[in-house]
Amino acid sequence: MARFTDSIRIIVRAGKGGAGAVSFFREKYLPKGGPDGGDGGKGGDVYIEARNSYHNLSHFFRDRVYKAENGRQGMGANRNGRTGADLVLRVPPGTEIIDEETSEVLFDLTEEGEPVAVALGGMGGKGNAFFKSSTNQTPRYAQPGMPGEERALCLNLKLIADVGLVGLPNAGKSTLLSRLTNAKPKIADYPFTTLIPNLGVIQRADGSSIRIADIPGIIEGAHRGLGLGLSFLRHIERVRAILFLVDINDDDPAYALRLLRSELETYNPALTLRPSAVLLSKADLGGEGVEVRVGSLLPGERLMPISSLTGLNLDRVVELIEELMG
Ligand SMILES: Nc1nc2c(ncn2[C@@H]2O[C@H](COP(=O)(O)OP(=O)(O)OP(=O)(O)O)[C@@H](O)[C@H]2O)c(=O)[nH]1
Ligand SMILES: [Mg+2]
Repeated sequence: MARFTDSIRIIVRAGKGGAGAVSFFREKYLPKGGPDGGDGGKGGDVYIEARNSYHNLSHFFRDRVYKAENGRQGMGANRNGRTGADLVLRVPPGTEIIDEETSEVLFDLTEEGEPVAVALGGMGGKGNAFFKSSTNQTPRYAQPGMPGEERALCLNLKLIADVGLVGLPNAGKSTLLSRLTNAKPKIADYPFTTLIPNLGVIQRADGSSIRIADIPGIIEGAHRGLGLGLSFLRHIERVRAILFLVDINDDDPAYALRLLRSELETYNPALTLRPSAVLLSKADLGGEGVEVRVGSLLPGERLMPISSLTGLNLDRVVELIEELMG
């Protein structure tokens, strides 16, 4: 299985400033050369930038220190040390950068854009030439460079999707995603096929697109860590609409729906306020009168029977999504 990391701790360390130089100008016929020690270079900064070509955080190593280059030392003949090179780390859009010490969200990089600075390089030290004055013509000291900033960061990816598919294991979420979008998620006739979130995109005629997130199945007690837990729900935290998938042949669809909603609520109550509808999946397997039966069991719900096998109502699902997104 492809590695998919959506949360990781790293350390970023900016470069140390280079030391200033202590040096004196010397030439054969000039007995008294003046101080000519140059300044040290500034240490490099560490930046983070969101790039659409990245889809997860698997390219980072847990707890690794990511360092920008140190500034170089100053030299004689008033030559300043070179500035240390910056380090630019890349993350997918949707990555939150959290300062581990304060738990503060430093940045929320929701879209591709300018790099943000997460650790600033130390200033270079002044060389002894800088300290020359009328009272001290031959300063024999220079400043050391300043240390670069260092901090521990938690990178937290929350996929950017417009719609989230939520259902019990085996409800047919991934199959639906594969029918509606370009995504090719793993599909199988057993629960917990989906272990990592999948993102699919519907391209619309007007050039815009709808991003759909398919997440692992939720079971009762997921909030207590049962099944695959609920931490993957962060990937639908930002969706504008939710489609619940309930197997049309489920013995107790009302219970299934209540369970899904209550697990969402436990994770983040705001999720229950998002516009939503219920897709009754696998309608091709439903026997005579199944729609009427389910309809009576789920009064007041917005229901749509679908089949990813026969294609029943799949075009209407897209219309429904557009309507829910408003
Ligand atoms: N007959 C029929 N079978 C379906 C339909 N949709 C999905 N299935 C089957 O149901 C099984 C589960 O489908 P998945 O798409 O993997 O279900 P899921 O909800 O993503 O499951 P998890 O990832 O485990 O939560 C597979 O064997 C699918 O082929 C449908 O519309 N009709
Ligand atoms: Mg799945």
